[in-house]
Amino acid sequence: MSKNWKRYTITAALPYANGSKHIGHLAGAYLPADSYARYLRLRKRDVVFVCGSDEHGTAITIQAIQENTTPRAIIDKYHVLIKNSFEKLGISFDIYHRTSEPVHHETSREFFLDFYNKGLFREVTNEQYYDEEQKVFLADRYIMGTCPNCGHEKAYGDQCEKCGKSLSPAELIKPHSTLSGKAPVLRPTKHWYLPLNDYEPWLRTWLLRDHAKDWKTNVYGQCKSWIEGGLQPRAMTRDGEWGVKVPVKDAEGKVLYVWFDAPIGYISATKQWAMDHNKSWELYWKDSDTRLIHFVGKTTSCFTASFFR
Ligand code: B3M
Ligand code: ZN
Repeated sequence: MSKNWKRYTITAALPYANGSKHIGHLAGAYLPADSYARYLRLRKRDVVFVCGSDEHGTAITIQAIQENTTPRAIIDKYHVLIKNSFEKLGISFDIYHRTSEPVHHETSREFFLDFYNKGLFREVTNEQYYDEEQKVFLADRYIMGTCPNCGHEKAYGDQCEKCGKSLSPAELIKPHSTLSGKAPVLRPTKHWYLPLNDYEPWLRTWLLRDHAKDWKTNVYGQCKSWIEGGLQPRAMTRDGEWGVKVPVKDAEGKVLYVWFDAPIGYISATKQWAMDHNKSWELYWKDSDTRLIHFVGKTTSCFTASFFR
């Protein structure tokens, strides 16, 4: 027998505020979420439908460097553009929030500190590539060079698009930063890792057994292959100034990994909506009579899976 839910929290993936969106985004996540929210409202259900701009992350920082502007200028431009497009298209969000808002920073810091205080992170120092001219650490994608496998001169530090081989930047011949053109250097840097491997047993049970019938076939297959391939510890912090500052000592110049803070954006958006409408955000997130439904695109599934619990 299906449960008689008292209220519904509906989220739609937060678009990166670094470019305009296309019809595929609309068809994939926003239109289905909107139809569902409208259907429930017609049935007189208590619904909150939240979304907003995802405004942090390396991609936005790098884009600002490339366009000789600031991350703030980029997000301000695209937040307004995307928000207005959704309004014109009639998508009925109850709130379209922003992860650059103080309530989001506070909420994300609280989550990080909670994990930190429970001893869930491992501090690891390792060497990463650094662009001395631009003074930034470089994700593998921002390093290019010659492919050791096929000789293609424009292979990326994570993959050669010509022969398809997965690479690491150290394997590239004549590696250079795509930002300055200079050879990157290795520098030690400390980060806080979440040992995802420790969560494998419950994730396996929860995803592949208890909820096996809830996923689309492709999502189920993808999750299964990740779990069977073995989960790895993943850094929850990054070097940089743009983002939510890591709220512990010895963390100057470090921000939260965008995929740590972005899903928390659903909660901070609900908090803001609740403050504006004199409601309790906690009822919409913590009450067992609330049905929580996420509408996400396929790139988001691996980051959202842990959140469904
Ligand atoms: N910003 C996906 C994207 O814009 C990412 C979703 C975050 S939802 C937590 O492609
Ligand atoms: Zn190649």
